[in-house]
Amino acid sequence: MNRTAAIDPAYKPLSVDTLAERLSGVEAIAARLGADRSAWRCREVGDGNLNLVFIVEGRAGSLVVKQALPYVRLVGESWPLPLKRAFFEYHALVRQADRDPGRVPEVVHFDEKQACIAMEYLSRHIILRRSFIAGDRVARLSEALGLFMARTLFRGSDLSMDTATRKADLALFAGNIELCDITENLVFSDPYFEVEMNRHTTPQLDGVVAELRADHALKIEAQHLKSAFCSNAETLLHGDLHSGSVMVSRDDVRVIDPEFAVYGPIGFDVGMLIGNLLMAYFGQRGHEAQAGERDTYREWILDQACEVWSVFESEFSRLWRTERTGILYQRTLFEDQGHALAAEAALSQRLAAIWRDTLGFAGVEMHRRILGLAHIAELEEITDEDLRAGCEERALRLGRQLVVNRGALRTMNEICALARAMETEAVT
Ligand code: SR1
Ligand code: MG
Repeated sequence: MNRTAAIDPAYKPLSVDTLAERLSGVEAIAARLGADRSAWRCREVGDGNLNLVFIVEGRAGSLVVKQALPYVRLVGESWPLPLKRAFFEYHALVRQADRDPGRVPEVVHFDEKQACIAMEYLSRHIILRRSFIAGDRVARLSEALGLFMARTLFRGSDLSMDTATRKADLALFAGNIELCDITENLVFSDPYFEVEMNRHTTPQLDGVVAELRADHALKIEAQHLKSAFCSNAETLLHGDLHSGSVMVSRDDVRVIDPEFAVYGPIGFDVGMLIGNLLMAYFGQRGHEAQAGERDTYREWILDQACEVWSVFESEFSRLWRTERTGILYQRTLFEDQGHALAAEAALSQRLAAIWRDTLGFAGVEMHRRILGLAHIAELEEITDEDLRAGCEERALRLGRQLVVNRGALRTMNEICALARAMETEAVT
């Protein structure tokens, strides 16, 4: 579905030549960069699918300026996309900063008409995907991401928020229709039948793609997951938490780009992230200069996937025990009645449901990044097509197991064992 939203006549895309002149009147920006605008240096660095992104450096400091375009940058003007996504991104950033302080870039200025957010420039950081391709370890990656997810997803839910605030928020983010629509189609439906914008490594993957598209159980489960995404408004999601939405330095991890923010199931963010870690694992063989060179690095990525879940689970449990102030499972109904053990049982049941969702969402994410429109650099940049197809096929097959068998898989260790078994089969 492509909607054409009315564009404010005052809206104008920024360019490296006009940015300084157009933003120099904004006090917060001038304060950050330095008042002498002639010294501002600006470059466009956007390589994502949707927006313009500029880095601006002045005498006093630097900023990133991100501006929405009225169309999907990856595809072009034939696919219009509302500018309002910048509004949702801004509101999501504000909430995430409050719920997990220090984990998202600081917002310096937001201009709704220009669909533009000026924020902290993370000059030492690179996109996590690049770090996976380079084979670099990131200190405390899983800890930072597990905590971020537990805190933002718990604190954005009816487990924590007061009901009036949450209902107003749910209504606000319900307006993010077109970005939701992208996820609904690109993640849950398009990979499973022939759609014009789909692509895959061909002819190497043609057989497995046909197999997956003829797999009734898989298609049904993907639609069950889509139904959960559309109707289970459990919490405010980041909505696009893949390794391109994480920036890392030697000692810091930040989460960026929540323009797909919407209320949805807790397992969606967790699953998307774990699916991306598993794809980074399978992609390693394609980045080895010598066979086996990345064996220990590959294991490190699997460790991250295990730890991200265990940090998420333990922080979510801590918040359940200490911050359950919303309308669900009230302390007045449990602990205050002497039923603390029942509250623990309810927690285990909720975590088990999130776990099942997580595996399913991880699986469909792995499929869409290999079969759909938006691919990932860890696989895409493997130039030897046979090698790439091998990595992709293993990811596709594990993705299928996660979606279809999610009720039977109990631990991250089981998932890691499956991933390892696929890697071992490939070399023997
Ligand atoms: C048309 S946008 C394609 C993808 O890029 C974004 O990062 C989201 O992941 C979206 O699904
Ligand atoms: Mg993005």
